[in-house]
Amino acid sequence: MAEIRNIVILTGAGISAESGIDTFRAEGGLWEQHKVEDVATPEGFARDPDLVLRFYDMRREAIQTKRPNPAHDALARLDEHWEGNLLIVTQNVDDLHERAGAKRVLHMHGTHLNAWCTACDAKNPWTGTLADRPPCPACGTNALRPDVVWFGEMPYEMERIYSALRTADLFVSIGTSGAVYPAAGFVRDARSLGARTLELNLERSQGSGWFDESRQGRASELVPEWVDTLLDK
Ligand code: BJW
Repeated sequence: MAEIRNIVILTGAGISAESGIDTFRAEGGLWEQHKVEDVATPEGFARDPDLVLRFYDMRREAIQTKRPNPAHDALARLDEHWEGNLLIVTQNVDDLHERAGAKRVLHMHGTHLNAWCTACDAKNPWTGTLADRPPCPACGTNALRPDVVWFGEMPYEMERIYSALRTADLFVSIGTSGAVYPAAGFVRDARSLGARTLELNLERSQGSGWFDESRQGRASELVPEWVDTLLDK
């Protein structure tokens, strides 16, 4: 491991599953309970904003009752002690990485805890409801929506992500099905740029074949084990 200095970690819903937050594509997951096109597209929002705002209100309220699990804790420990470059790119809209103490975190699909004003573009910290159409604290317009990235929208901070991938020695994917692009393509990007690639997931994912190594198991076990090895404890 001595040659590894720059690490990019991609996390998905699987890392928060053991904290009690639903994943998307599992049996009984969010997409079994709701049609993706109704709740996670700009078209769905335009068609039925009440449904979409209620869906996100429910999830925003739920995440505030959840706690980080040993996988989040382990990544926070890695962030604290790793002297090289490190970027945790999360697809998750919860704040469990931050609540575990991680600092070098980028939310490529946005966050439940911001409300985005489509009138003035302000990103307002938000913990309450949006379904009752509150005014934007910055401009007063009733044009707030969840600050999350829906299908057909551009994920956040792609330049920063690709820049980190370009210099990565190690790319690690944790708890993601590899079903959603561009995140699903990062393993190929990283690999073609010379990084070693490792997957930690409950089961084989759609992208497993692209990784140098794929380990199956619960994130709460695999991630602390991997971090211990990396920090040589
Ligand atoms: C455990 C575990 C435990 C369980 N331990 N593991 C055709 C081909 C290619 C692309 C496209 C295409 N047609 C359209 C596209 C583009 C589209 C796309 O990818 N569509 C696919 C369906 C094909 N993508 C987009 O539109 C994106 N934008 C875009 O592409 O812009 C253009 C662009 C061009 C060039 C460069 C850059 C951009 C936007 C995608 C937005 C996704 N948004 C969502 C909703 C966010 C808000 C919300 O939370 O509601 O993001 S969808 C949903 O999926 C959410 C997630 O972040 C994302 C990924 O899901 P994730 O995290 O992988 O969860 P699951 O449930 O799928 O998997 C969980 C995994 O954990 C499983 O494998 C379990 O086994 C595992 N697990 N317990 C370890 N304890």
